[in-house]
Amino acid sequence: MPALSSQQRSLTRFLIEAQREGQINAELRLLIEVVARACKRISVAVGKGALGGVLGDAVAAGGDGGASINVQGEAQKKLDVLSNDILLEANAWGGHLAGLASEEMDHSQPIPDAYPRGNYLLLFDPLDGSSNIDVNVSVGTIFSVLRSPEGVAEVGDEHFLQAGREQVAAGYCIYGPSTMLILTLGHGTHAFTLDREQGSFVLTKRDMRIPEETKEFAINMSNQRHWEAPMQAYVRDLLAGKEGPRGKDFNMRWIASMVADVHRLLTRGGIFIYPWDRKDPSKAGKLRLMYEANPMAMLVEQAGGAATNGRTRILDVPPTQLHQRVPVFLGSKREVEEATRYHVDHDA
Ligand code: P6P
Repeated sequence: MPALSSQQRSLTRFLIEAQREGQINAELRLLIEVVARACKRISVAVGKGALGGVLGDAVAAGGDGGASINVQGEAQKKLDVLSNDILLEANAWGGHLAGLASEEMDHSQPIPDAYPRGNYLLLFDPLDGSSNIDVNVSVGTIFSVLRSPEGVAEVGDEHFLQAGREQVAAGYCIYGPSTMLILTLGHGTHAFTLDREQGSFVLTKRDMRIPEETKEFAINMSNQRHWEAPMQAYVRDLLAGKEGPRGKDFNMRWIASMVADVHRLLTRGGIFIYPWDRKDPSKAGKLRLMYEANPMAMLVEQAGGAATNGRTRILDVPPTQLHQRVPVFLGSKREVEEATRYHVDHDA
C-alpha cells in the first residue's frame, strides 16, 4: 500500500487544518486523536472475535460466576469492560480532560490527581450494540465532548449535565467490514476510514449530507403494542405505503446496533426511531441522552438531518441525570419533521 497521496488526508492532518482555521484548539485536537487511537485498539480487540478470548459475558467480580451487571441493569460483555478500560487508560494522562463519564460506570470520574487536568469532559458508550458482538454484527463506540465548567477543582456528575447543543465535538467509530470514524467538530460531519496497513484514519468523505426525504425507516416493531397513540398512527401510515396517506411505499431496516443503523442513514438517508414505550414508562425509551442521543443528534444535524424526542429538538433537552433516557427520532429532516408532527398534533 503506497504512503498516503497528497490528496488523501490523515485524521491528524485534518485536525491540524481545523486548528489552523480556528475550529478547534490544540487541547481538543489531542482529545480527538487520543479517542481515535483508543478506537483503533478497540477495533483490534473486536476484530479478533472468538480468537481474542473476549466474547461472551463479563463475570461479576467476587460473585458466584454470574454475569456482571452495569448501571443500566444490562449484562456486561467482556468487550464492554475492555473497551471502557481502553478509553479510560488512553485519556487519563494527556492533560486534555477534567473528567470522563461512561455508560459502563455508575458515576463520572475526575482525572486522577497524578495527572494534569484539562478543559474538556468526555462522555462515551464504549461499545454500543455489544449484544451483537457474539453474532458478529457491527458495533461501535459513541463519544461526546463538552467543555468543563471553569474554576471547578474536581468535576462531578452535575458538571456533565449540559444540553446537547453545548457539545464541542461528537462522533462514533463503527467496527464493521471496515472501521470508520465519523466526526463532527461543529463544522460538518466527516468520515474517516481506518487504513490498517498504515494504522491511520484517512478522510474518505468530507461533509456527509443526509437526503431530506427517505423511504426507509428503522425501528424495533416488536414493541408496537407498547407505543403511544401518535407513534402507532405514524407507523401505521408508513406501513400503509402508497395506498395510505403517505402516498409512497417504505422499506424497513433494524440492525439493533444504533451505530450501524445511524451510519446507514448518514450514508443514504432514513429515519431511526426508538420511541417511548409503556414497557417501562419511567425509562422514557431505551436510549441514553448524554452519550447516545446527543452525539448522534449533533452528527445528524451537522449533516443536514434532524433529531427530536418526538416533540422537541434533542440537543435542547435539559439533562437531569447522567444516565437518563430519551425517545429518539433522527435522520432525514423532512421525515423526522413528519414523525414529530404526528406527536405535536396529537398533544394539541
Ligand atoms: P432493541 C443496543 O443495545 C442499543 O442500545 C442500541 O445500539 C440499539 O439501537 C438498541 O439498543 C436496540 O434495542 O430493543 O431492539 O434490542
